[in-house]
Parts: sequence; structure tokens; C-alpha cells
Amino acid sequence: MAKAKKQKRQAKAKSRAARARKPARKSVAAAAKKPAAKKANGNGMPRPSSKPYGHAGKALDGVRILDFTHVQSGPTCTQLLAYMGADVIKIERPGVGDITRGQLRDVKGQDSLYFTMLNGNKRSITIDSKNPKGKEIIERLIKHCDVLVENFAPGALDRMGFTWEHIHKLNPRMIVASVKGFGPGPYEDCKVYENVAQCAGGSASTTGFRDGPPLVTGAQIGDSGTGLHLALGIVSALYQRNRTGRGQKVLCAMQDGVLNLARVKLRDQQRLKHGPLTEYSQYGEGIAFGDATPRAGNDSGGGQPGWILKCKGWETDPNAYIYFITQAPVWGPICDLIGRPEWKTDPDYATPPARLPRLKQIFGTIEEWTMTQTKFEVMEKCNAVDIPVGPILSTKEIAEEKSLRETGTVVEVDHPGRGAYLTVGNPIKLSDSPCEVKRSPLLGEHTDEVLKKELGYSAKEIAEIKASGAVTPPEKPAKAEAA
Ligand code: CAO
Repeated sequence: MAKAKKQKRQAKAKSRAARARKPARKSVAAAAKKPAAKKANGNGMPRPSSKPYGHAGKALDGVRILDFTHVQSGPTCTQLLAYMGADVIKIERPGVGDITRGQLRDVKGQDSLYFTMLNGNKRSITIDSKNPKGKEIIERLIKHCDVLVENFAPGALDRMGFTWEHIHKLNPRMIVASVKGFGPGPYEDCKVYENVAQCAGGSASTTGFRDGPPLVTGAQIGDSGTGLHLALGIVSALYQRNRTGRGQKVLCAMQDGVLNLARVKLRDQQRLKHGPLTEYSQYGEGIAFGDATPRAGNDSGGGQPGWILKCKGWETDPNAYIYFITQAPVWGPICDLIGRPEWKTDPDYATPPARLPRLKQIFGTIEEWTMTQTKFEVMEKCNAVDIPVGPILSTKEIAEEKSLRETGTVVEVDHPGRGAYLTVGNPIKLSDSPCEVKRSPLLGEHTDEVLKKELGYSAKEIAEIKASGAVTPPEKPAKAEAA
């Protein structure tokens, strides 16, 4: 009897320990099965945690992501989810890995910054998805995870045998999230990179100067922008799954993502029917508008005119410039600061509509003043009287900016191969979900760990898997792109 009781106690303790090891996993599953009703305290929510803020786990604790992404758009998405606490397991091709590991290399033989800055906080497992044993492992991972994220060329996942129907049969709760270049339509089968999306999404035709060619922007709005959109889609699908108990497909087309970010240009397209776009400097210069939103140089995209102006040192420093906004409510302080107090009452300058036809001349006069100051002096003097301005910060200045280090937006992490490197931490700050930025994984660093701990393969089975070539490079490895 005593022995039976002891065994029962031991079994209970064991299951308690197991629960403690996987607390968040249980909470995700439980949230779907019994939506908190039993624990509710009136509004369907669990009782507020009594733990201090920042000590109640991470926002996405317990969410498992099967990360089948490469290059930039997909990895941006999964890195953000990892920053939020999700367990991200990245599948990479044995011996090769994500192509960016070898692209734009700065340290010989080491993972590039392109890769390391987009794959922090993840685990890496190598699997050949075309090897039968490899397929079997991926199927087990599909059953084990909550979300599969991929950004292969259209049809590649299906060709591997992982159609939505197959995935959904294996795990009806799985969310399958994809980045593609284009949504359904004439271009849906096309491969797409960043600048293709910028061109197709309305950004390039509206960027640059009127008398020059279309321009692409430095911000990766097609890749990283779409990854960010996809992350929101995934979190929303996870939330909906709490009610429906089932997964769904999440698709973000890069063209759509860029267009969403360029929506003010579609706004202006429609305004053209009703007359010229008076806030564009083209209007003040008397140049007629065509039938599409034109390139606007450095004009502000909003209702407050702005322009980039030279500051002291511009002759030698390519970033000695400031963005200056002539916000209407602070027109008086602007006039005082630049030594033109008479403009406050002069009918040609006193009101926003009066200023519109002469913006070029106004900014020229303001520039005469900004050129006598450094960009930081302009910043200080303008902000003292509430005039919105933006110094053009170089990447060097950003990398060295103390406040960005303090907030965790720029983080230095160590790496066993390449040494310390800078990365961008989580730009989204949650007060109860602190983010600890970790280095990117080495290729296949967690293969054994995932096979054993997550999928429960025995040592013998792992040896068989290795012998099958499913997780190890072929004898003559495919070549990654040269640095
Ligand atoms: N094991 C075995 N095969 C693997 C594998 C693995 N672990 N991982 C990938 N592969 C295979 C794929 O199955 C595919 O094979 P098939 O063509 O025979 O089906 C092959 O690798 C190449 O995949 P891909 O076509 O996606 O890669 P690519 O380099 O030719 O194209 C890109 C890259 C980005 C243009 C394309 O993936 C794409 O258009 N993606 C969608 C849009 C996108 O995300 N673009 C942004 C990229 S970031 O700038």
C-alpha cells in the first residue's frame, strides 16, 4: 500500500516537473481547448499575474515556429517572433544553409552579417527536404509546431510535398504563413527580390526627383516590410485559433506590403482628379501635373511642407543635412529663428496657402540660416521652440548612438566564429515581455538537440538519420554563393 502511494506521489511529481518544463506549450494548447472560461474573472481573461512586470515570461512563450525561410523577408518575420519569445526552429539545407550565410561576407569563412543580423534568437536544424527520411522529420516537426513560415519561390513548398492540404491533414491547428512576390494574378509565379517589390508596389515611381529616373529606397520595405506584415498576420491567426481551434493560411505579397507602405501615393493619385497637388514643390514651380503621382524629391508626404536643407560642413560631410518642416503652428518661431520676423505678418508668407507657391524660395532662405549651424545645433535650437526637424544621421552615428544602445534597439552580441557584431534588436517594446537578443545559430547547431528533445528520436534513430543523409551534407556539397 505504502509502495503504491509512493509510486503515485512520484508519478504526480514527475508530471508536475514535466508541466513546469513545458509551461507555455500547455498554455497555448489550453487556450484553444478551453478558452479561459473556467479561470475567468469576469471578462474572460485569467486573473492578472501577480509577478512584477518583465517576470511573467515572454509574449509568445510556448509558440513553436517551423522556420522554412531564407534570405530576408521571411527571416525578418521569424526573428521578430523569436524576439517576442517564440521558439523558432530554422530548417536549412545540409552543408549549405540559408544562402545569405555566404553572401556579402566580411569575415572569411564565417557567417555573414546579412545572415547573423536576421537570424538571432533562432535554432538551426539541417534537413534535406527532398530526402525521404528528411521529409519524415519535417512531418514530425509539422505535428509539433504551431506555425510554418516560408518564403520559397512560388510552388517550391508544394514540390517538396508539403501542400497546404497535406500540412493541414498532419496538423489541423498549424498556421502556414508565406511571403510571395505577388498575390494571385498575372505575376503570381514570379520570383521576387526587394527592389522588384519596390518597383511593383508604387514606391520607386514616386521616389526620386522629378527630372531623374525612379529610385529605390535604402529601407528594405519589400523584404523587411513584408516580413513585418507577415508577423502581424501570424499573431492574428494564432489569436483566432484560440477560438476556432484550427490553423489557416497567411499570405503576404511583397507588392501588397510595399503598396501598404506607399498608400499616401495612392491617396495623391486620387487627389489628382480634383486639381494639382499644391503641397508638391512642382506646384510652386508652375510645372503641370501628369496623370500619375509624380516623384516628389524631398517634399513631405503629409500636409506640412518640408525639405532637406544643407547644414554647416555639407561641402565635405555627405550627411550634414537636416529635414526641416515648416509646420504651420510654429511659423512664428521659424520666422524669428531665421531672422525674418516680418514674414509673420507679410500676406505673402503669413498663411500656409500663401506660402505654398513660394516654398522653394522659403526653404532657400531657411537654408541660408541652417548652413551657419551644424545639424545638431539646428536640432537643438528648433526643438527648443517646438519646430520639428530631423538631422540626417549616418549609419556610423546610429551605430554609436548611446540612447539606441540603452533601449536595446542597437545591440552588440558575441559570436563564436566571427566575434562581436551589432544587430538591430526588437524595435517593438513590450513592457511585460523583455527581449534578450541572442546570436544567430551556426548551421545545424541544434540538429541533434531538436531531433532528440523536441521530436523524441533515440540515439539509435539519430544515427540512422545521419547515415541516411537527411541531415548531413552530401559528399560533394552544393556550393553556397561566394562571398
Ligand atoms: N532541402 C532541400 N531542398 C531545399 C531546401 C532543403 N532544406 N530548402 C530549399 N530547397 C530547395 C527548394 O525546394 C527549391 O527547389 P525546387 O526549385 O527544385 O523546387 C530550391 O531549393 C530553391 O528554392 P527557391 O526557388 O525558393 O530559391 P531561389 O534562390 O531560386 O529564389 C527567391 C530565391 C527569394 C527569389 C525566391 O525564394 C522567392 O521568390 N521567394 C518569395 C519571395 C521572397 O520572399 N522574396 C524575398 C527574398 S529576400 O530578398
